[in-house]
Amino acid sequence: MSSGNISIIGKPNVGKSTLFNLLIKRHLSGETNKPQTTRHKIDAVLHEDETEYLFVDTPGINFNIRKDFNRILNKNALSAIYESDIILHLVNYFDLDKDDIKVIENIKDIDSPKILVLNKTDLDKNKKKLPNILSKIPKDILDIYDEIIPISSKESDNIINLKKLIRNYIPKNNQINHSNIISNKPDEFFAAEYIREACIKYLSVELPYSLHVEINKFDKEDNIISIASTIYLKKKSHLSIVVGKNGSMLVKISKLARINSENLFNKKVYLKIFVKYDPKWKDSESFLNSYS
Ligand SMILES: Nc1nc2c(ncn2[C@@H]2O[C@H](COP(=O)(O)OP(=O)(O)OP(=O)(O)O)[C@@H](O)[C@H]2O)c(=O)[nH]1
Ligand SMILES: [Mg+2]
Repeated sequence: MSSGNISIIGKPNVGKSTLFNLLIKRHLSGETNKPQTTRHKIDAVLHEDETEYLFVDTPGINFNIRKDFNRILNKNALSAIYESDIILHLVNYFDLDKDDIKVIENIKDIDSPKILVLNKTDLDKNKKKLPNILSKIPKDILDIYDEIIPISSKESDNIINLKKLIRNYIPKNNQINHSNIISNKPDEFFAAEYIREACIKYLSVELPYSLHVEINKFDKEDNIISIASTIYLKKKSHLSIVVGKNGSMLVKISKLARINSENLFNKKVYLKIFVKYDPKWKDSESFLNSYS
């Protein structure tokens, strides 16, 4: 038996959560086309081929905007690196820019094996750009990686080979550390994340960054889970947007979050969402550090 931690890191929006969900074959982490969707480290366990994989999805590392919010997201992401047996550094296959280089600066001196994963190759319609791009990456950068692999998370392309590569580097330690669990995060965490993901999907760009979700009640019975939750908003004017005309937006958010919760918990879910204006909420450390 082999067992190891594999962290997926990279700048925002390169597809870390999409790859994470694909590798663990579940929708655990929010995937959207907006950056900074992931705020916490999210782990998930997969047992396959005599191997225990503990995959860790992380927030996008962003050193550009010097706000407390980014500092905490970066802290959550970078802390994963030090705990991992293998680091997957995800980049867009078509360009390695200064933001990727900053991530490289943070991992280059770490001993764990590193795999550079060039994602979104489906965008290379005629399959000609990749060799060209690889030849342009400076040698001293390529040298920090033990492996380099192109993939498309969207089209599940080359994922089997990526898994084989990962498996080669997983320590053989005859240990099982996480039997019978999906994740070390509590069920409530995922229920809240599904609500936040639906908000990011359906609401305009800025709004989801100024809200947070709390679970007030999570009652698990034999056939049904009853969840009560609150979306807290920083601005009063956001209340009517989140609720929508005759409550229509809240119904949409609630429906998507409920379906994702039902799939994860494998039970019927009754989900009640309240919306509240909370002027005290800012990009506060306490809530960002919750579940971290
Ligand atoms: N074309 C294409 N799009 C992809 C691929 N993988 C992910 N995406 C898209 O890229 C966007 C970002 O995906 P996420 O998985 O949320 O990215 P992330 O790196 O987790 O983002 P943050 O959590 O915000 O740092 C989404 O719109 C995905 O659908 C891919 O292989 N090909
Ligand atoms: Mg993400």
